[in-house]
Amino acid sequence: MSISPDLAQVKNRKADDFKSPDFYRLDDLLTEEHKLVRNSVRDFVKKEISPFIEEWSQINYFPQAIVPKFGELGAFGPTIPIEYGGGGMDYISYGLIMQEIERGDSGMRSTASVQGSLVMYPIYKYGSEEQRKKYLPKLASGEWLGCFGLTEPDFGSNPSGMVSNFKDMGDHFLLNGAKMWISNSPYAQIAVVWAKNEKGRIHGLIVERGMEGFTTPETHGKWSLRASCTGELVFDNVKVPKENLLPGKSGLGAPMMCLDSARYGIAWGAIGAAMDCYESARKYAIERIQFGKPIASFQLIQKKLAEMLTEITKAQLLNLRLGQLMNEGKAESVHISLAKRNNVDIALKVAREARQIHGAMGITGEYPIMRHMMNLESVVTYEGTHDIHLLILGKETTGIAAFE
Ligand code: TGC
Ligand code: FAD
Repeated sequence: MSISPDLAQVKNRKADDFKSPDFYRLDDLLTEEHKLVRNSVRDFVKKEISPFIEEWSQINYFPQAIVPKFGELGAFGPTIPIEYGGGGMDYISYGLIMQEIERGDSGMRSTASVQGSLVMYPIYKYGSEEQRKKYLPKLASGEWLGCFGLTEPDFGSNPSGMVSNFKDMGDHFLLNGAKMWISNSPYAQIAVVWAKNEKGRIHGLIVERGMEGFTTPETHGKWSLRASCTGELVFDNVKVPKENLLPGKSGLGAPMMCLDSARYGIAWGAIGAAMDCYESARKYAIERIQFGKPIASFQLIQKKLAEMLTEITKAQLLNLRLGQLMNEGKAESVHISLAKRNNVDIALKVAREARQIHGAMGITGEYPIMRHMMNLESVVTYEGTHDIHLLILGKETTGIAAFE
C-alpha cells in the first residue's frame, strides 16, 4: 500500500523528534528571526542557567550577575523600540524568549518578565520622554533592575482597594503605604509603584532606591521561585519628585495593561517549564527498567506521556495564535486571561505527572521536576490567580462580574 508523502514523513519521525516537543511542526510557522532568537536564548539558558539553577534554588539564592547577562542577551523589553535600548521585536519573539527562559526556571523568567513588561513597559507607554531616556536604556542593559508594586498586604486579587497613597506637597509628592510579594524588590534600583492621590485616583510613580523612608525587606521562607528574590516595598513619608509621576495614564487600567503584557509572557513561559518536565519524564521512562522492561512500555506511563504531549501541543498552538493577534493589535485582555490560565494549569499538571513518572527520583534536585512544580505554584497565583482568570472569562461570557 502506498502512503502519502506526508504520512511517510511521519513514519520516518525518529523518537528523538519528541525530545523537544514540537509535535505539530510549529517551527515551520516561525520566521528565521524567531528561530534565531529562540535558539540563542536556548543556548544561553543551557550555558548560564541550567548548570547552576538547582543549587541556586536549593540555597535560595538570587544570582544578581544574571541581570546584565539577560540585558546583553536582549531578554529585557524585547518589544520596546531599539531607540530606548529594547529589542524592537514582535510578540512571538517575546513569547519564545519567555518560553526558553522558563524552560530553565520560572524564577529566572520572573526576573525578565517583571523587568520588561512591568517596569520598562509602563515607563515606555505612560512615561514622559525624559523618563524614557533616563530609565529605559539602563533597564534594558541590566545595569539597573526594577520591580512593580501593585499588590498590598490586604489587597491582592482586588488591587482597586489599595491604600498606598500620595499627597501633593507643592514641590514634591509624599508617599505612604506598603506593597507585598514584590518580585526583584530587594535588589531593585527602581520601583514602579501604584498608589492613590488625594482624590482616590490610581497613578504610577517611579520610586528610586536611596529615597529617604523607602525600604525593601526581603520575604523569607518561600518553597517556590527560590532563585527569584521577593520582598516588600515600604513607604514611610517618602518624598517623591513630581517628575517621577508617570503622566500618560491613570486609573486601574494603567497597571492592568502592564499585566496584560506580563501575563502573555507567562502563557509562553509556563509551556517552557512543561516542555522541560515532559522531556525529562520521557527520557526517564525509556531508561528506567522495572519488571524487566522500560517503564515506558507500560500503558499507564504511555497515557501520562501522551496526555502531556497533547496538552503541550494545544497550548503551543494557543500561544502562537495569541502571538499573531498581539502582533496585529487584535488581542484582548480576555484572550490573554484564557491563555495564562490554561497554560499555567496544564504546566502544573504536566509537572505533577512527570514527578510521578520519576518515582522517588522526582523529588530530588537531580531532575528539574520538583523545582518546576513548586515554581508553578506561584505562577498559578501571581498575575491573577487561576480562579480570578476564570471569573474574568465568566464575565466575558455572561456580561456579569462575579468578583464584585
Ligand atoms: P474592573 O472594574 O474590571 O476594571 C477597572 C479598570 O481596569 C481596566 N482593566 C483592564 N485594562 C487592561 N487590561 C486588563 N486586563 C484589565 N482589567 C481591567 C478596566 O477596563 C477598567 O478601566 P476603566 O477605564 O473603565 O476604569 O476592576 P475590578 O476592580 O473589578 O477588578 C477586576 C479584576 C479582579 C479582574 C482585576 O483587578 C484582576 O485581574 N485582579 C488580579 C490582580 C493581579 O493580577 N495582580 C497582579 C499583581 S503583579 C504580579 O503578580 C507580578 S508577578 C510577576 C512575576 O514575578 O513574574
Ligand atoms: P487573595 O486575593 O487573598 O486570594 C486568595 C484566594 O481567594 C485565591 O485562591 C483567589 O483566587 C481567591 N479569591 C479572591 N477573590 C475571589 C473572588 N472574588 N471570587 C473567588 N475567589 C476569590 N504582586 C505585585 O504587585 N508585584 C510583584 O512583582 C509580585 N510578585 C509576586 C511573586 C510571588 C512569588 C507571588 C507568590 C506573588 C507575587 N505578587 C506580586 C502578588 C500576586 O499578584 C498576588 O499574590 C495575587 O494577585 C493574589 O493575591 P493574594 O495572594 O493576596 O490572594
